[in-house]
Amino acid sequence: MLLENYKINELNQESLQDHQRKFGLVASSVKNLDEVIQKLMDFQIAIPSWALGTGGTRFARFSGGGEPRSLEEKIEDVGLLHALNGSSGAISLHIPWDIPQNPKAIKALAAQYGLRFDAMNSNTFQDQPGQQHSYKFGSMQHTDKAVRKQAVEHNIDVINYGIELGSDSINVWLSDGSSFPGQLNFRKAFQRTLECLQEVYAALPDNWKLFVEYKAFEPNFYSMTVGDWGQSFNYATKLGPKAYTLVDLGHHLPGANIEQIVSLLLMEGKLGGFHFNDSKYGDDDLTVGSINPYQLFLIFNELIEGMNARGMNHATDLGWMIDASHNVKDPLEDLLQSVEAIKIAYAQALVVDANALEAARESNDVVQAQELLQEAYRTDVRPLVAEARLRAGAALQPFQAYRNLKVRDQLIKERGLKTVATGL
Ligand SMILES: [Mn+2]
Repeated sequence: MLLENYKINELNQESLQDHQRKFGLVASSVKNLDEVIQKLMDFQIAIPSWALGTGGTRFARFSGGGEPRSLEEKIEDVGLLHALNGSSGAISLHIPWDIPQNPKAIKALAAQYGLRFDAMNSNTFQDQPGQQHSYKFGSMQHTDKAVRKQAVEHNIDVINYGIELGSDSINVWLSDGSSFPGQLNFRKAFQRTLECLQEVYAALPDNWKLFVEYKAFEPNFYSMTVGDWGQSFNYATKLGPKAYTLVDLGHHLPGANIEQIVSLLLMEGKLGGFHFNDSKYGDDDLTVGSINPYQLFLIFNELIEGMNARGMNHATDLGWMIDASHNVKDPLEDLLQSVEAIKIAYAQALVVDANALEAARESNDVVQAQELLQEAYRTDVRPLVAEARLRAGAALQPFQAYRNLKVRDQLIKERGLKTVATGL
């Protein structure tokens, strides 16, 4: 699939005029308009390689066809998304699913699409063909030192692949834990895991970060050895300054106050990155903003407050990634929706009157504080996001452009209906 075949930013005069009218309406109410648009243009969200194919549930997988068959085709797909929305300028790879046979060529291909390599992801949650030891009872927590050694070596391999591609971070998500009371000595599991992470940490280049991702449950249903932000924070603190907590929105118990977690991690300088998705019950794969967009806005409000307090660059100082799986939607359409939802929440948080909010808080004016937040949330910021896209040379309406161009039909023609299991 060649991007040149698509006239992505071809503008329909009527849509453009409609956009200009709507943009004019919201623009007059936004302070520092150009700064807000620039921030929106700079904000890039990494697409995970495993979200480009059709995912499945525990019960079945229904392929939509045209899925990427190789790392090269995954990069092409992200390149197309980035051309459409101007905000998907990075890809997050997973080893061993995305082992680059020729890293130089892969790096060059990504650069051609304006993409960089975000965090590398290791995998010790499943056994690979030819692997010597099984992860059935965990990896870094395992009672057998040989299993733990294998897990450490795999993570170091992942770092080495990342170095070749120009990545600068590794995300470690462990499925380790226990499914039944009595199965595991929690203290030993923690200590073994920490020792393994210390070995991985020691292999990090100076400019690299290590993210410790937590998850409340699944695949283990009694305990997870990195089960919540407190445990992740504990590992990250003991590891050292290059280790951070990664927050995956779907990895909390229902009702968790994620925005408060984000605020405290930022305060401690230990928030490293994000996996965006949405969740209603216990899932972690739904389209960003599809269930609870207000929560997403509140999270961004804390992110901006905390990052500004620490003088951080919104676009570059944290890792922004999507982590989702699509079993009934076209993955590329879903990813366009997810990136749009993230940009909208970010834009809403950028238009919060932060000084007035802080004044309301300091004077305990609860009603005014809530009004200020909801005023921003209820502002239709979509024209601001669209304007940022236009200025970046991307499509005014990415989703409509994707459908008008009949991209999926084209991909099916090129790649066939063959199903490719690329991830979770
Ligand atoms: Mn995740």
